[in-house]
Amino acid sequence: MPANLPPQYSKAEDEFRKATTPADRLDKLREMFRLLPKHKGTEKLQSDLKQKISRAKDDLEGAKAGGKTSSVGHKIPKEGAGQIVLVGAPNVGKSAILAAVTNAKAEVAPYPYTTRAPYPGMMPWEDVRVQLVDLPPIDANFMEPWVPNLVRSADAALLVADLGDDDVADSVEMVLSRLRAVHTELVGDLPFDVEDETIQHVKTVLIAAKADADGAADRLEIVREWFGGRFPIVVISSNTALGLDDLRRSSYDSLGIMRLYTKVPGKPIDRDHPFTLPIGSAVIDLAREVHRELEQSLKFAKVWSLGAFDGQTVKRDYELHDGDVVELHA
Ligand SMILES: Nc1nc2c(ncn2[C@@H]2O[C@H](COP(=O)(O)OP(=O)(O)O)[C@@H](O)[C@H]2O)c(=O)[nH]1
Ligand SMILES: [Mg+2]
Repeated sequence: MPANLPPQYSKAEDEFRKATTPADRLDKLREMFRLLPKHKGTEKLQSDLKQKISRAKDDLEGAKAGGKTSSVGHKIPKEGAGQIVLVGAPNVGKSAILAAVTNAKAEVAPYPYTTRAPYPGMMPWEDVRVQLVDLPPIDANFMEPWVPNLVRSADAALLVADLGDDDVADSVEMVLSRLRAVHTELVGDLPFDVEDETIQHVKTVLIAAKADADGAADRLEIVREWFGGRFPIVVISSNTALGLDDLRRSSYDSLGIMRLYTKVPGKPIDRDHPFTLPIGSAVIDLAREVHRELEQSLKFAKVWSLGAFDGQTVKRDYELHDGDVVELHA
């Protein structure tokens, strides 16, 4: 959680924790959203809150209907540093991407609708692992009704465009508009200020896939022209492994997180298990992540930064950076 949230926000959060009815929880979440300063440092929090609001609404409706609503068991529990969904039209190469960069053995086939259930895999990148989830295709005529929810609850999306397809631009626009129709907006950059909580913006990288296909270079020109202003574009081929390193790095970057390494005083750094927190998080946020009780008891920290700090003492609200080594003193 970013530092410097207004005290009213913390108060609303306390009240939210104490809320006992679905209506009350929804109320307090909306209050928190209203009080949350909207800027780059709170992007992750804004999107988390919107998800909570959307779930609280479901709970409320479920409670009203006198039982559980139709939440079909398609949710994939998050694992690793973040969850990224693979989104696209049929046959664009989504499952091939999953198979190329994760341990999962997704079924790749030259005909559409091979993927009918969400299918997760873990993608290693440097010292973290990112969860990729292959989704069934989005088509002009059909989309599994639970797909938008999985897109909305993901931390980011990879929007796959097929460079082997003459209609690649139309096909990508179709996917975007199908999702837009259900209040789900795929965007290259999250907006700074979102007042309409019904629209879920999902940070997205456009993956121009099958770069090895005949005519791919010409189609890439079209894709760049059409979408270059809206999304970062990564060109790949699952067949030749072109661009897969870029895909891994861009996926990690799209999560808006940083890696932090903790150190126990007098002991070596734990380089194997970085904590990941939203960019903009402070020492106190890391302390909370390490151990709930540290939030109260933390007195100060020492920070080693790349090319900057060398064991310098910092306060609880000091903002951390990717790669920082932090020694927490209670
Ligand atoms: N030339 C080429 N074909 C690919 C590539 N990736 C996937 N394909 C082919 O495209 C078709 C659909 O792939 P698949 O991953 O199942 O697409 P999905 O429906 O989006 O999951 C299959 O015939 C794949 O062999 C690639 O990088 N290059
Ligand atoms: Mg598939």
